[in-house]
Amino acid sequence: MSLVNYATREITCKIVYYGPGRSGKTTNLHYIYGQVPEDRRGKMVSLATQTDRTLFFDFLPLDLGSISGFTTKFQLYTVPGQVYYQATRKLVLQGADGVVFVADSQARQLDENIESFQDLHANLGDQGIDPRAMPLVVQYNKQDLPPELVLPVAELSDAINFRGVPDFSADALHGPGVFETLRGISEIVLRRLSTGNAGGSR
Ligand SMILES: Nc1nc2c(ncn2[C@@H]2O[C@H](COP(=O)(O)OP(=O)(O)O)[C@@H](O)[C@H]2O)c(=O)[nH]1
Ligand SMILES: [Mg+2]
Repeated sequence: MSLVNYATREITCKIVYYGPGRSGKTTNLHYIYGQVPEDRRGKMVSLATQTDRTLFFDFLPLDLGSISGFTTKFQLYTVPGQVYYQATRKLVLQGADGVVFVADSQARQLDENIESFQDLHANLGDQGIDPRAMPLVVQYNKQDLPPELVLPVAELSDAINFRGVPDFSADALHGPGVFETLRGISEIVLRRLSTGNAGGSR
């Protein structure tokens, strides 16, 4: 839920990168972190479990500058995709203003993508949120891998993006598509804010 502070003229929006394990959510945030000037970003925080390299979640604060006279800040989060981290996913999803669904374009990951996309909608529903009202974009990541391994975007779109939301092809490892995706979700979230449909304010 976006926080609008009229006294300090600040808006803070929460964007959650959602998707199956190892689809490239953390890689998106790393790329963004590496490209954004230092004075526009805070520290990237990653919380890792002790036993493996899987991250509980990542957090990256971004300063988008002034929009309509308000200092606009975005907080980017990732969820852990693995099935057993359901509780963490629900927690991170709480209060989201927008979601980027990061799909793994590899053909063998198709079922995991679909399962995670359904998991997202179920978790939003559990939180009393109409999933169709949540700003959402889809990213087909790892499109740099050899064509025999990845599905074409049109096919992925047919299988995953049943809502027909804006979708983007990406290679988060090298950058193409990363900022297009972020811009895509930012536009929807900010448009929603300006039409007064956003969650809460204070
Ligand atoms: N080839 C390729 N590898 C990627 C891409 N994005 C992520 N990866 C790799 O996929 C693995 C999982 O990425 P990570 O960001 O940790 O996934 P997460 O679990 O969704 O956070 C890592 O080895 C990444 O380097 C991509 O666009 N192309
Ligand atoms: Mg991760």
